Amino acid sequence: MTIGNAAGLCKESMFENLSGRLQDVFRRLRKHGVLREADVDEVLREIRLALLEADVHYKVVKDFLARVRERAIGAEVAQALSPAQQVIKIVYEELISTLGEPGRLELKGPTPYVLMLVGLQGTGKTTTAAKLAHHLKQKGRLPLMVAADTYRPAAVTQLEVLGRQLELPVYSTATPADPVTICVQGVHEARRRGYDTVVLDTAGRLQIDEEMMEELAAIASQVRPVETLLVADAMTGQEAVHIAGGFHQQLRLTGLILTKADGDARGGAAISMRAVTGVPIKFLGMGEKADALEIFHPDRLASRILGMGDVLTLIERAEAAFDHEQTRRMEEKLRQAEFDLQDFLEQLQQVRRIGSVGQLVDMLPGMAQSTAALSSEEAEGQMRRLEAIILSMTPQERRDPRILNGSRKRRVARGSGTTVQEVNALLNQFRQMQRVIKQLGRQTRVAKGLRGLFG
Ligand SMILES: Nc1nc2c(ncn2[C@@H]2O[C@H](COP(=O)(O)OP(=O)(O)OP(=O)(O)O)[C@@H](O)[C@H]2O)c(=O)[nH]1
Ligand SMILES: [Mg+2]
Repeated sequence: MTIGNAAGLCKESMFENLSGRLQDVFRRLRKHGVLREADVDEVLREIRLALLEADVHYKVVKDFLARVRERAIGAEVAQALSPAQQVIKIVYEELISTLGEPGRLELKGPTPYVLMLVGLQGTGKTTTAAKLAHHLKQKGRLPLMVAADTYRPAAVTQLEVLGRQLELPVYSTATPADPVTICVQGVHEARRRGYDTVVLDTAGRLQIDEEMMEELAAIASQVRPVETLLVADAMTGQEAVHIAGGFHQQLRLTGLILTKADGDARGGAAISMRAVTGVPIKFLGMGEKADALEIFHPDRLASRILGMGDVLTLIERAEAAFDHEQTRRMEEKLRQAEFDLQDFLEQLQQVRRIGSVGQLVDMLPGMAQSTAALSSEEAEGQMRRLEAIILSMTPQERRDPRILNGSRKRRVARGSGTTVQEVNALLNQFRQMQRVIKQLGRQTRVAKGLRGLFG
């Protein structure tokens, strides 16, 4: 779920360069009809460079490429995809698995749920506390923010100002108290006044130090947070990954919030963090405003990084439509030349489900040439008419089109809003297709069979 319209920003900033590089690689890849091992290796070399330049941790790059290579060379052959698309798909899937799971807060057990934000100085804890509380409120929760930074003079005021702007309650103490006490009292207050979620804004330090860690650990042991979230600055790149490791060791983090993802960081931190620390990224901070918090979606981020959202959706849809079992059954029928108009109709509908014919042309090996002459609207219009004609036939007519005499054809034409000539043309095409299928014999593939459609 995207909050506000922050989503679009990411592409223009954090992953811009990486995205551009990868798209170049894939563009060149598309020219290959067949992929040999050497081609794959060349592609992987370029992806490696692009990732390292984006400041992705070298070990993450290494593991990532090893997984991609193994799958690409092992070539799980997906019928609906071209070789280039197969590589893109593998890279996409492995990128998702590197990025981890979708960000989700674990809110379970007795209320109030305590969310503790920790992190170094200036990473965005206070801002994020407000964003998070705002997010929770939009989700119908009753959040209470607790100002537990007693070190920086203006820290409490900063949170209070944010609270007023967003109409969110803030708990703070009038008399000076230590952070542990403030947090304990804050949670107590929440329980008393019926707030179901508490967001703790803690103090930051310049670096990880013993004292800070002990204090945070003491807070955690008293208030038992359901989430201990590290707020890390994406702009600090590898350093953020390193810091996350340090915090995790001491506090057992449950999640990461990567802020300033709208800045010109190179994206390496976002890609490496989960893999290096094992801690999932839960949110991305995409700006200074209260609504600039985005729930982390590895799949969306991966497609943004690859800069090819459309291609990827298409790949998914093609695969879903070309259900393996169905394809196998259809192949069997084709081989035995039992392919009737009902099967023909199902094929048409499968094709329609994938999307426009224009897009489909790229997807099915062999179909590109035959439809090149048709614009995608023309091709789609033609498909729709063919479908309407078959839908106007009785099941018996679909099984055995030879029974279609003059009056039946007139009825079908009327029913489908076409003409008898068009019905005849379809029947001719279908007969040709059956002949082709017989000739193709054992090697017949559904995709080839479909080619007859446009022949
Ligand atoms: N562009 C951008 N700026 C952010 C983001 N998150 C926080 N900031 C800015 O970063 C600066 C520091 O934010 P704070 O929330 O005060 O950071 P903090 O971690 O609470 O700082 P200390 O309490 O001093 O440790 C502020 O100017 C914020 O507006 C973000 O996602 N994007
Ligand atoms: Mg702060």
